[in-house]
Amino acid sequence: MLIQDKLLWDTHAEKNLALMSTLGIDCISLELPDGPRANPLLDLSTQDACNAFIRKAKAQVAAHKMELRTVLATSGFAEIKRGTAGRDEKIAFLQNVIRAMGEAGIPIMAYNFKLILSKYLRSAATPGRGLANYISFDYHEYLKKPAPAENPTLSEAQMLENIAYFLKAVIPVAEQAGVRLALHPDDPPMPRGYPPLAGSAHIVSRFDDYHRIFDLAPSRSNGMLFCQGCVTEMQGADVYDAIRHMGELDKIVMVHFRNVRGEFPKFQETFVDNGDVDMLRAMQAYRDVGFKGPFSLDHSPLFAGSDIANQAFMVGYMRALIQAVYR
Ligand SMILES: [Mn+2]
Repeated sequence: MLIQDKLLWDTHAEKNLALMSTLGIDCISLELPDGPRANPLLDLSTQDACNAFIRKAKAQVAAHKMELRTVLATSGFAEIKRGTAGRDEKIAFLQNVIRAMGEAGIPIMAYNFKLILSKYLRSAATPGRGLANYISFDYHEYLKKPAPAENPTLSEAQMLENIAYFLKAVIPVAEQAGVRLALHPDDPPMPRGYPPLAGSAHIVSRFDDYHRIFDLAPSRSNGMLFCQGCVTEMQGADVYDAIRHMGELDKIVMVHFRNVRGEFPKFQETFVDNGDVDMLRAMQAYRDVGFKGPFSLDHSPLFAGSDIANQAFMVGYMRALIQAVYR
């Protein structure tokens, strides 16, 4: 079973790849720039350039005996979500990347359909175990100091129209390339009937929302990034049932394996071993539905030195559960 983590492709990439390989991480995800010319050092405006970029990244990871398995289109791409000028250029870029992934045998593209990063949709962190603080959301505290609203406001109907336009353009290309798209839930997930946070409607916030989105472009390539944290935070969702339900539909493309305490309107992102979710039971549910990974690291508590400490703690915890459950 595969454990995955994200690599920042910066000047420390080689050192970090060596460390990730040492910890026993199996596969790596690569974050895409927000458009073909978003990175001034990298012109990705042609199919050939995308092919070369993906091939090179794959070889760099393979040199450390790991696999490049996921491409993240999770930051930016606001034109696609808003349906504004420049949308078709961004979609064409993603189509080129998906074709390049197909050529290189990289099976997953992760994305989301929210305009505002979750870190802006938070209240103050909560003191946690020892030196750690837990990233937290308390709806009533958040409302006292909300993020600035998107302008113009995006309605649910507009967002749905925009995701339909996007899926109709990319899903056929993904099918052809053997790539699966994995849609991350809104963070925080907002129950029906609440006004949108920061002026952009939430269309991936309830578990049922996924069925509506799958129906827009029925395909095995139209799948879910099962963020266990966000699903647990959804009011009324039972996370173990949710794993079984989505797993039996073969819609779980990738998992964010993390734990939380509480649910909307108030939750904290805890350590993996002290949240509400029985992580052994969750792992057993993934096994029962035949999910093989990747299990990916995600948000972690905050403290000095947290990056490497959390990474090592999470990988060890996940590997132990995998060895206990998948046998
Ligand atoms: Mn997540």
